Amino acid sequence: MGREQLVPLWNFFSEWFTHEPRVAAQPYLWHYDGLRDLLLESADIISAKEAERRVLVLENPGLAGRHLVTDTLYAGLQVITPGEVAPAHRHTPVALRFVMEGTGGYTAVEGERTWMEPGDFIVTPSWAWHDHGHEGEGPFIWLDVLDVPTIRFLGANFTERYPQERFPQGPPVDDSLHRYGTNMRPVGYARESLASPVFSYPYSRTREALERLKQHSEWDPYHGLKMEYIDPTTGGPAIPTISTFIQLLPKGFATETYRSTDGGVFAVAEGTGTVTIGTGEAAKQFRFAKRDIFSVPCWAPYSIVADEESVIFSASDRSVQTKLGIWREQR
Ligand code: 1HN
Repeated sequence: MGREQLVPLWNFFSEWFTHEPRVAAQPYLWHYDGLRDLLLESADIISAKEAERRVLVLENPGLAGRHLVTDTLYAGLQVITPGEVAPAHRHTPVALRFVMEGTGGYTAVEGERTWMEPGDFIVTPSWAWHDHGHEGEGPFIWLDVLDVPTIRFLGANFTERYPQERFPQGPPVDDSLHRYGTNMRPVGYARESLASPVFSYPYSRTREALERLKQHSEWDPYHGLKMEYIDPTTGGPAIPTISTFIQLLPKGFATETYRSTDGGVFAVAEGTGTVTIGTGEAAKQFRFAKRDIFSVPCWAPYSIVADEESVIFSASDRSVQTKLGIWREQR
């Protein structure tokens, strides 16, 4: 059989077809405080230009050497210092940013800038030219999440560098937010790509919505008050391959244990508390504080207790799974 490039299925059938998903990722939490010092140290050692992207990658302990935060997502923390530019390039994987700290940083998508503020959620669509810069003071730091594993798995990973440092200036600052992000769209609007034409979801707006809604919301026992970022022109996910969420848990709220086939990466925008991830002996409990990041493996049960009112961003491959009709949850 070996000489004929054949393998008997019965030797590995039960390994592949398990009762429940077998997942390599492990529950893990990165404390921002420890990580921030290393990020700043990296800024002394290598420039943003030299590095192309100066990122410390969040590598899940169950995925050593694979550079991934969950089985299906890449995540890293990126820092730029005043005056630096992360040069323009484009790639088929989609990137999202969740801003951690700093003022005066911007990202430009096809030459359109948006100034980034802590808590902002920013989308860089597939194959869109993008560069980042920093015209303020102090370090500017954000979380990147990309769908690289999915795109590589599909054999469709392409990257191109722009010949200049910056892509030429495009529409005015936040043009797309005003054009598409206020419950209106241009008359005769025809969709050009699968990505949301809005690429900045400012925290000021998100936070105000949560603040209003918490006054009289029915709390989901598993999620508190959880909202999904959408493409306003379709009502679908803001990114075709990554679902993104923001949730508020009031002080003292303890979620019921929940699991779903998407797992994901979670970033704490505000608050402190405890998250428990996994079952039985493999269960791990982590204290979390503002800006900490944790990884929930697919199908791993988790629950969150908020000691203070907490706001948590999360990203997962749920939108891929729902398109394929395979997404499951267990409440
Ligand atoms: C990328 O383009 C960025 O644009 C960040 O900031 C991280 C990781 C892998 C591939 C491309 C960015 C990335 C990346």
